[in-house]
Amino acid sequence: MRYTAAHWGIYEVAETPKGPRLQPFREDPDASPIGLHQLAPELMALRVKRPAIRRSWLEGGPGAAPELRGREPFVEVSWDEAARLVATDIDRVRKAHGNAAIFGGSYGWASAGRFHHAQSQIHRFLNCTGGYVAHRDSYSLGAARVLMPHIVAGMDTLMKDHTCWKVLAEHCELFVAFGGVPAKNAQIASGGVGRHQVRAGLRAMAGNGVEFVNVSPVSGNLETGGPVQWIRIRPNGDTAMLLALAYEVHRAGRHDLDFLQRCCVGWDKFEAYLTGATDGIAKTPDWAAPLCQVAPEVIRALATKMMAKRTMINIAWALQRADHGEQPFWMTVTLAAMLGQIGLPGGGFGLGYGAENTMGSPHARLSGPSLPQGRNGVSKFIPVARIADMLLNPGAPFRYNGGTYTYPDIRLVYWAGGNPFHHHQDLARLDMAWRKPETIVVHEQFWTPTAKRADIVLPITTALEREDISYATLEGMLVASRPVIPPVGEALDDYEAFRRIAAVLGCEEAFTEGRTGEAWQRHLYDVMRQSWSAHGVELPDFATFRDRGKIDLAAHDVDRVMLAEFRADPQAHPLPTPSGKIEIFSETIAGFDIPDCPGHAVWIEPREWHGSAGAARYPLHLISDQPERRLHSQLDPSPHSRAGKVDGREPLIMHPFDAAARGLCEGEPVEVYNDRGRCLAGLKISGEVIPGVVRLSTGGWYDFDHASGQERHGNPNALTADRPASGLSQGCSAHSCLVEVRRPEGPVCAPRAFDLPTFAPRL
Ligand SMILES: Nc1nc2c(c(=O)[nH]1)N[C@H]1C(S)=C(S)[C@@H](COP(=O)(O)OP(=O)(O)OC[C@H]3O[C@@H](n4cnc5c(=O)[nH]c(N)nc54)[C@H](O)[C@@H]3O)O[C@H]1N2
Ligand SMILES: Nc1nc2c(c(=O)[nH]1)N[C@H]1C(S)=C(S)[C@@H](COP(=O)(O)OP(=O)(O)OC[C@H]3O[C@@H](n4cnc5c(=O)[nH]c(N)nc54)[C@H](O)[C@@H]3O)O[C@H]1N2
Ligand SMILES: [Mo]
Repeated sequence: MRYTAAHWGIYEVAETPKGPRLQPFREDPDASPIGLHQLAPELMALRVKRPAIRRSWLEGGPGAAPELRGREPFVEVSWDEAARLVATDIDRVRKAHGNAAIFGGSYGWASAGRFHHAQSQIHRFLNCTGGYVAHRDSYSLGAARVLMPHIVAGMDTLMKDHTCWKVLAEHCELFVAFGGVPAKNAQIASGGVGRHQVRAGLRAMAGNGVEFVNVSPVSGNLETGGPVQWIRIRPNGDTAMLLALAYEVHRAGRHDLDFLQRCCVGWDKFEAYLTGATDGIAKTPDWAAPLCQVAPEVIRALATKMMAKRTMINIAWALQRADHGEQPFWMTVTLAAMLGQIGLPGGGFGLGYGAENTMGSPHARLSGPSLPQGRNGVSKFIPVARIADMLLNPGAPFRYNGGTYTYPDIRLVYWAGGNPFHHHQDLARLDMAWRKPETIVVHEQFWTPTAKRADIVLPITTALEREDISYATLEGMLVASRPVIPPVGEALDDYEAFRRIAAVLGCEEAFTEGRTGEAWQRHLYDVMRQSWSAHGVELPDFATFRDRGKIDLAAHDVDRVMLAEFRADPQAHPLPTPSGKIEIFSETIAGFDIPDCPGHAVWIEPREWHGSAGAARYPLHLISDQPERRLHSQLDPSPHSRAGKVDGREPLIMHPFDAAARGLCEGEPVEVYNDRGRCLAGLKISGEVIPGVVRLSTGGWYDFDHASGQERHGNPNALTADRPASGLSQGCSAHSCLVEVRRPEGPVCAPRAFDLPTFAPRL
């Protein structure tokens, strides 16, 4: 059997008289439909087929007419010429300004597959040229990645330690989910899903009588096949509710002092805050109710249940992608510590069950192969979501994780494997910042909004055109991903593109170490084979692996319980925190003296939410969650993604009360707006969101119309704020955003997101 693997799963390749066809992987009980359409003509039509240079850049050189990025024709050139232009410009910039003038942070998910991992490729390449400005952390977990190592352990460690579904089904009695456990999100896993397990995991729990509570402004994100209590919470109010639950546990004297003393530090300082001894405000349910809009008696009843049952508290990643996003995560850990069930089967906390397929997996923690990236000669970096700040404010200081740093002065931006004009907030601001660099190089498969805004676009193959080793830790399946179709147009893989540019720069040998792509895969496989053997997992040789197509690691599954060893003996198994224990109060963070992130979990009002002054003009809280029908912006032009649109625009979900108050009807085009931007969407009216909340998922290709100043396709990042979650993390805070919705005035423009750019002949 031949397979091709993607973040959304494994697909079988069937040969038909009409050519190859993708089918669901038959061993996957819940295969995702997202990937079935990867060969669709609608996608092929949008491929970048030849190297292309923006006309002014080609004619006027680096820095020519940057305001025309995204608005003028491209000129197609040969690969030789394109490689020479890229190499010459890297050389110009590094000689004139140093390598710290090159931004290679290049965030993004690119394709699954370990060798053709675009981030590893670009970082290895740029390191061979002398280095680049890198990024830290992710959009996914900006606040949590910085916070968690101070208080429990790094996110990568914790994600791999989640209690598995089987143990939850056997031991958990009450599962309280802040932000649900969205099965739509569990369609994917970074690196590639083996078998989808979240829906079955939840069903097995429900079958065993586990009680579910979903604390969320939306209802559709926790499907168990059984009853779910839905507690309608005001977005961004979760920390207040968590504090009130903690208050009730404390008031009842049911906080586990033995656990708090044996396994945690700083309980007394937090206790003084909880009771109001430090600030005069007791964090009672009556205090919390106006903030989170959950009735005091509902909070009290939930607290009573939590004290009586084996309770798992789960928090969705979205909650930390918000203003002061550290706080709900810290408070979840604090409340779970008070209940004293951390490290017991079925109890404690979960950080994002459902955010990806991975959490709750029983599979082995073995790491997969990875391309060595070499040494970066540049030490400057940015927290990933500060890209527009960096471009707009060279030399300005910023704070991050207790340190103070300065933004570099970027002349060249090099992107491979990401779509900043999908992922960043306040895209109009990014568009302004995007004028600053003299040169922008993008490796892309498709004419995405970012590719359209580049100076040099190099055409890259998709996973369907490549051989690769596919594997994600905890997914339990090692896959030989095989080519399904020949390369489209003149597309090359990132490795070959970088090799050609390295050859012009005189660093080809350093980049390739004399290996072809295939030789690298063989080499990486052999290194992995040796390392797994040391862990008792024997792999066949590379040729046999490729022949078999996949290797199932299910025989190495374990019944994992998060932090069980630590709980049993915190001295013998200390955490990697300064105290070796869970830090309910962190001396380190307190010592940073950051006003918006003190030494323990606190309630700090978000700058933009229902409770703020801006709500008078913009009364609707916008939730820009992850899209059900694609991975971010990937495959948005596919028939599966298009089928979810309303007249070619992204659906905006609104409560019937809010629609009636505005006289809006199902299916009509609406304008969503605030002071940052305006975008069109197609209205869907549904009680699945609470009044005062609208939901517009991410990933509709950004389609800004310069003539009307309007985004035409429904991309929520036309509206979100580019504001750091806190001075600790500088994380993305997309989920703190207010908008208003109205019927557009005058004729509405048709979306043009899927138009190709224009091309001009060479003069
Ligand atoms: N408002 C709002 N914004 C958000 C979020 C939110 O919740 N709300 N979520 C954020 C989160 S969590 C994330 S992770 C980001 C995601 O942001 P991104 O990861 O940037 O989004 P993708 O659409 O996955 O972009 C990947 C790009 O890589 C290209 N690509 C795929 N394979 C290859 C390859 O092999 N080589 C090359 N050169 N290119 C390739 C694809 O065509 C695609 O354009 O978005 C963030 N943005
Ligand atoms: N199909 C699909 N799956 C994906 C992705 C994708 O693009 N498509 N992206 C993947 C990536 S990169 C990531 S990082 C993860 C992200 O995983 P998450 O961050 O968990 O995903 P979201 O869908 O943004 O939000 C999860 C839920 O939180 C709710 N929520 C939002 N704000 C609040 C709030 O203030 N309070 C409460 N209580 N709930 C709130 C939302 O309504 C939503 O149902 O998803 C991954 N899975
Ligand atoms: Mo993410």
